[in-house]
Amino acid sequence: MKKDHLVEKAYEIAKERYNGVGVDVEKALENIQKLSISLHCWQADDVVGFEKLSSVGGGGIQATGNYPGRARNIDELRGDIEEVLKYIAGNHRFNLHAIYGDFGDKAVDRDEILPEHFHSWMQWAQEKNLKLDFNSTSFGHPKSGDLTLANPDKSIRDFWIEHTKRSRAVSEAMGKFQNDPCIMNLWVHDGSKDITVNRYLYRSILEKSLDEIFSTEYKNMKDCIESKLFGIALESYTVGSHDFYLGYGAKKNKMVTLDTGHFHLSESVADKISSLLLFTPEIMLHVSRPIRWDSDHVTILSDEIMDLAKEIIRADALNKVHVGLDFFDASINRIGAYVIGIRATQKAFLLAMLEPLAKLREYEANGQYFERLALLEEAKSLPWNAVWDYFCLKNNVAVGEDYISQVQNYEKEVTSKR
Ligand code: RNT
Ligand code: ZN
Repeated sequence: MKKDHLVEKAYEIAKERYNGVGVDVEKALENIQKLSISLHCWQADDVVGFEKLSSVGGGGIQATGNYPGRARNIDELRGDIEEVLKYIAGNHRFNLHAIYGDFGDKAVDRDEILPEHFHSWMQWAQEKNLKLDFNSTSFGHPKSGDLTLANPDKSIRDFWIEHTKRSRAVSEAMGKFQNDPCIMNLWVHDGSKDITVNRYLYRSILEKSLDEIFSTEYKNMKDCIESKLFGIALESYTVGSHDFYLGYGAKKNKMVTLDTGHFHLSESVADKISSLLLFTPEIMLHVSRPIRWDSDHVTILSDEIMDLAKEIIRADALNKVHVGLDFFDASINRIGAYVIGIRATQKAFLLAMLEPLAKLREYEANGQYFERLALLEEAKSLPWNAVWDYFCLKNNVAVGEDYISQVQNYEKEVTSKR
């Protein structure tokens, strides 16, 4: 039997099976089709970017591995993303960092970036039916040091305030161009390697810098602020901790970014969703996979990600949650890394959409806790995979592991020649 036919047959059976527990599979398929994921640009080139500045340096972030084939310029990066999109169903977004501007041969410093440096990205995204998101870039610059927006040195702080303000202006131009709000993420690595006796001071400086940055109101962009547990070489203290941004977001009505790799390994990010929804305007997600440290391993279909997706669907909050990815593993085929991570995220949401929620809630309301737990257990092995395969088939993208050989082929023809 041909594979397509098998997939269709399995889907029909799965549909009936789900029907038996009150799940509308067609509705789930409609919803997963609409889920737009913001693909981060930085997995393709190990977060290097395309600046032509003569002095490079400054830490703040680190990709590990040296697998061949890193995208070295804009054309290669675009080509790689176009390849990735061949394996992914649905319409998605693309998330740029300020260092990925189209600067030509010019040395454009961070406090000089303009919307025009991103025009070619806007054109390209429009052609590819992608909407753009954006990030200011505080790391990898001679002025990055340990402190940027929280730096007591006014000249350094002002440099980064100017950069971040300009990044918001770029985001506004992108949002206007694409007629859809561009979401700008603000993450700074600011922290301290060793014990600091000035925790309060740096946080109060960061608050003031943010106030200044956000004093301009825009219509076509939305801000989000991202915390982190710790950074490499900044292990003892992070200025922008979760408490800091949660407090800031709740007080100043800003969206908080939850990067699933930025918490203690036993901390549930899924559990944060319902609280954030009550006290902050919307939520931005950076779906990632932590291993020991915030290592930015490729997202997989882990319990944590499945729980996260379930919490969003259970709260009926897809319209308030923006799903973005964030990982940068330089030790494996980078195109394959994207495909695995995006498809895993889609699977997690599809699974959540297929949960027999009405029945589960009925049990809960009746105090039938054995029945609730039993159905939760059984739901794990309902034939969701048949629905996933059908979703891929219907969208003309590789079914199951078929993409492995296709990615290998792109490697042979393109990335291995770099
Ligand atoms: C770093 C943050 C941040 C970055 C990107 C490149 O720990 O997760 O989101 O990954 O800005
Ligand atoms: Zn992140």
